[in-house]
Amino acid sequence: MVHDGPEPKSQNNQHDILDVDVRLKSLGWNQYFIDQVVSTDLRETPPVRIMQVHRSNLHVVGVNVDIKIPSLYEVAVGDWLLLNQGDPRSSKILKRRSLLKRRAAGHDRKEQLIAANLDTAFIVSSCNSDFNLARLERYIAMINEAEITPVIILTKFDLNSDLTNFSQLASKISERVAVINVDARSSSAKEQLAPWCELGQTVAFLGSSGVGKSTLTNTLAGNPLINTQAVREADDKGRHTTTSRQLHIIPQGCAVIDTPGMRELQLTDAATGIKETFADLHELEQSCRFNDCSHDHEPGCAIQANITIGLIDVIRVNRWLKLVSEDQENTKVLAKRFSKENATKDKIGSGQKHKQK
Ligand SMILES: Nc1nc2c(ncn2[C@@H]2O[C@H](COP(=O)(O)OP(=O)(O)O)[C@@H](O)[C@H]2O)c(=O)[nH]1
Ligand SMILES: [Mg+2]
Ligand SMILES: [Zn+2]
Repeated sequence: MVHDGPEPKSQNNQHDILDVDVRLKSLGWNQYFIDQVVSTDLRETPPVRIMQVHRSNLHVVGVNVDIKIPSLYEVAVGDWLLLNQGDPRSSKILKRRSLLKRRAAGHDRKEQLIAANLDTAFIVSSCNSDFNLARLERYIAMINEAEITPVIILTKFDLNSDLTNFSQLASKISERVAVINVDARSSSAKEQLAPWCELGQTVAFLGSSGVGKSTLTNTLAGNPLINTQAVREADDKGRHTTTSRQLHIIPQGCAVIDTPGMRELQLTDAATGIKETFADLHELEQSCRFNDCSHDHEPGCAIQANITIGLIDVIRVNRWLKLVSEDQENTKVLAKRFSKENATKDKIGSGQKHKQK
């Protein structure tokens, strides 16, 4: 065969660009991040995503990049960085589309970052003694606050004959939250989750340990990526097989974050999320006579009036009020600590200025 000249190069280049596009997209790269960079950035400092946060380093992956770099301050799994290859510590963290955080367990009230840039958060609960409406509502409020789509997944319904009951209870939490029932081990679970797991999407599994989060991640991946372990029969509790949050890219090009079980879930700065989760009650309280009605003893309280005539459930109202006051309390404590820390920083700052003189 005789060649008339060099092969048309543009086609090849186009292929490369397409390929790079698809590979980046399957890591979760989208217009929101593209808008934050200029094309020269992309060549000099390629975008990489944080797959796992270790104590002293970060595992980051991009197109033709799969490395560990030294830790950066205040980053979470799912964050996008513009990787400074010469000096990874000065890599730029791109602005987040969403950030899921909670008040850390224990006495330390510090905020803990759970995951960044999620589109959907699957709240996993099994149809056994793990099922807890108040906890589901907490998760939903936290997820709504972060402007992430919450979806409830009920697992182990294959072990339970009374599924309808669990499913109905979960469906009543909010009409805006989808509820799906799965056998996490079966490949049909993959089809059921498919609408939220398209190319370019980022999803996470949240919930107590032993409910099937790692099993679902494996089912989506189509092969066992992660260890899972049977729960203790006596109390249906899991054994914390998964010890850190990790992002996996599954074949259909969706980023999936498996998380370890959370023992305690406290809300902070979640007022909007709580309002959305209890939208009907929030709307109703607009009709209370007093703006700051505590819905307890005040005259003209619309919430109390509706409880009396049986239109709303007093137990649900109490769960709502508990979340509202817990959120206010935690938000106040964090704000106080934050201003104290800033005051200390200011002092240090002015001290240094003095020294420089
Ligand atoms: N029968 C049944 N077992 C399940 C289901 N989902 C998870 N399991 C089992 O429950 C145990 C704990 O699952 P795992 O994925 O490790 O839970 P995780 O702690 O939430 O990650 C494993 O033995 C799974 O095989 C389910 O839908 N049906
Ligand atoms: Mg697990
Ligand atoms: Zn009221």
